[in-house]
Amino acid sequence: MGRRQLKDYTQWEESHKSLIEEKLNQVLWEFPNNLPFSEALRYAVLSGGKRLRGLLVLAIYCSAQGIEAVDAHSYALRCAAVVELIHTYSLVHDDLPCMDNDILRRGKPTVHVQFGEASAVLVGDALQALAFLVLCGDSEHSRASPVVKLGCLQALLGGAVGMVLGQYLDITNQLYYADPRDQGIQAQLETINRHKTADLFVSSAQMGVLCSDFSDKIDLLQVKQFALNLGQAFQLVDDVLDFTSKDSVLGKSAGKDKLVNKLTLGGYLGDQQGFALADKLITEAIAHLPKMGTTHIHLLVALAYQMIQRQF
Ligand code: GRG
Repeated sequence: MGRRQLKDYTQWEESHKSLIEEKLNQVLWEFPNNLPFSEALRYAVLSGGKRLRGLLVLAIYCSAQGIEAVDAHSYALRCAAVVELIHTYSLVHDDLPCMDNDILRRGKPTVHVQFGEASAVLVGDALQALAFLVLCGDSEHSRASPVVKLGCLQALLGGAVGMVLGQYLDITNQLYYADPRDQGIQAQLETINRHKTADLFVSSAQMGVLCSDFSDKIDLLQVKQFALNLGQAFQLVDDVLDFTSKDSVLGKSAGKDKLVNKLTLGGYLGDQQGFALADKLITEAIAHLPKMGTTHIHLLVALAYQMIQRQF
């Protein structure tokens, strides 16, 4: 390669690497940046890296498009950020003690050294979901295709503002709920259950709607509320069964929450109040059904009762 070509490439690389950095910064600062693990997400992604995979996206794009440079609004730039998010997630997980057990990455302590092992696992999980959200989370594109909407929903509710957030709150709950006299404790435990369990019930129900030929006739908000109640009731019953049932029925270790001194909503309320609240949630869920705009409601009623009648 001639010196001229190398100089041209070096300049191209520099300017396009900056574009990738800007895009990643934009994603990491615009995405809800007040999550309890936002700092860890930014630490993982915005700590250097050669951005080779992102540059490959852009170089091939330029070559295919017959252009010298990518502009800041190009969809290819979004894709460059996506691949860097996935790549970073793989590095964060690969560095974990259960894998390569590395303590240094990009000249800094690895994410698990800096923020703890559980946070590093969840940072990786969150980055993977975020990558898919960035890939399909453009409102213009969401309008274009229901399939893109489905991808978006799943990436959102399964990721850093949904299930991953719930798990983060759940595993750090000793810190958050140290004082049992805390008046807000029930609401906080409900928030955990909502994110760690009910958010996936919401994405499931909304995906069911979007797959239907009659989705435009259905009230998504009512569906969301129905599914949220189901998810909350399901988790509450799960919490209660943990201390009222046994291994052979549950198919998993009973009494685990107490053993690890973990406060759950079911444990906080006790079995009677816990089952009563679960009943109430299901009654409320069923009240949403006639407003949803669907038919064959009996299926949904039966499914709803299953949440509270289950033995395992
Ligand atoms: C945990 C799902 C999962 C996958 C792990 C990434 C990975 C797979 C393992 C890391 C170790 C390794 C040898 C990966 C091969 C690719 C590689 C050399 C990654 C490092 O890529 P660079 O040098 O990293 O481009 P920067 O920091 O510059 O982005």
